Formats: sequence, structure tokens, C-alpha cells
Amino acid sequence: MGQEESHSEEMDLAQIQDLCLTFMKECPSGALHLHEFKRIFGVASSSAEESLYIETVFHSFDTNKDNTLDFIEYVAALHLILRGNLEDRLKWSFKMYDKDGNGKLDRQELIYKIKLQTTDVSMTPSEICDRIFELVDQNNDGQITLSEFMEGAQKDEWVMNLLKLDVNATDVSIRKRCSEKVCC
Ligand SMILES: [Ca+2]
Ligand SMILES: [Ca+2]
Ligand SMILES: [Ca+2]
Repeated sequence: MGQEESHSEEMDLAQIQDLCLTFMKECPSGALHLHEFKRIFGVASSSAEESLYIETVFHSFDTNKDNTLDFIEYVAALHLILRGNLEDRLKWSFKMYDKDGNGKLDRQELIYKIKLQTTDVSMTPSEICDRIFELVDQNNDGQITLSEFMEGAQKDEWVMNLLKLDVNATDVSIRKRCSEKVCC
């Protein structure tokens, strides 16, 4: 078991190295702009919603808010996505959901993400949203704080699967892009 773990860790490290090479190739200037970021992550501009989503991702990684990702920010992002622990990933997801950055999620912010990502056809986004609030909003004030979010996600598998969808989706697209780039 232990061996398997270190094996996958090595794979991730190799992937991160590959993605670093991609970064150098894509932007020798050392500053990655939004349109380059979109290209690396394979976002076609056909969908306005998808495009907005990747913009949110981009800004969540731009820690010094200069509208470019430098190499350190880029590596931190990859590290989080490919190797971050559950808590880090959830914190990052929360940041992604919190569009106005006030540290709380309201219904609108949640429903926006659910609409973008859900593939569940048995419930409407509004129903999913209600259920999440029911399970996660402990003090029933209509806002989900980071600690409610973290606790709720770790307590309930259904909520967890919904909330961490973010990371999985991004993960897959990075891995896909990664192997495409590196092979050629
Ligand atoms: Ca930056
Ligand atoms: Ca908010
Ligand atoms: Ca609350």
C-alpha cells in the first residue's frame, strides 16, 4: 500500500515538472496571462460560462492580484490541484464559489456553481442548493461560512462530492492537457 502511494506521488511530481516545462514554453516572459492560461487548460471561448469559470480559477490563483500568474503562483496552483490535501482543496473550492470574496457563500453563489457543474438530472440546481443549505448552513442564516463549508463537506459524502467537483474537473482537464503537450 505504502508503495502505491509513493508511486502516485512520483507521478504527480513528474506531472508538475512537465507542466512547468509547459509554462516556460507557453510564456517565456514568466508571466502567464488569462488568455494563455485558457489555452493551457484547453478552454475554448465557445462557452461564456466556461470562460467565466476559468477566469475565476485564474483569479483565485493570482495571489498578488496583478492579473498575471507568475511561476510561483502557477506552481502553487498545480501543487494544490494535483497534490493538495482535502482541506486545502476544499478551502480553494470555497474561494472559487465565493465570487464577491466576502468570505461567505450565499444562495446565488452556490447555485451559479451548481448550474455550471452538476450532471445530476434527478434534482434541479435549486433543489440541490436547498439540500446543501439544509445540510451545511448550521445557524440557518442563509450564508455558508468557511467553517460550515468545511465541516458540512466532511460530514456528508453527497455534499463532499458536489463541492469538490471543482477540483476533479480541473484535475482531469490538466492531466489531459498535460499528456497532450508532453507527448508532442
Ligand atoms: Ca500574480
Ligand atoms: Ca460571497
Ligand atoms: Ca451559516
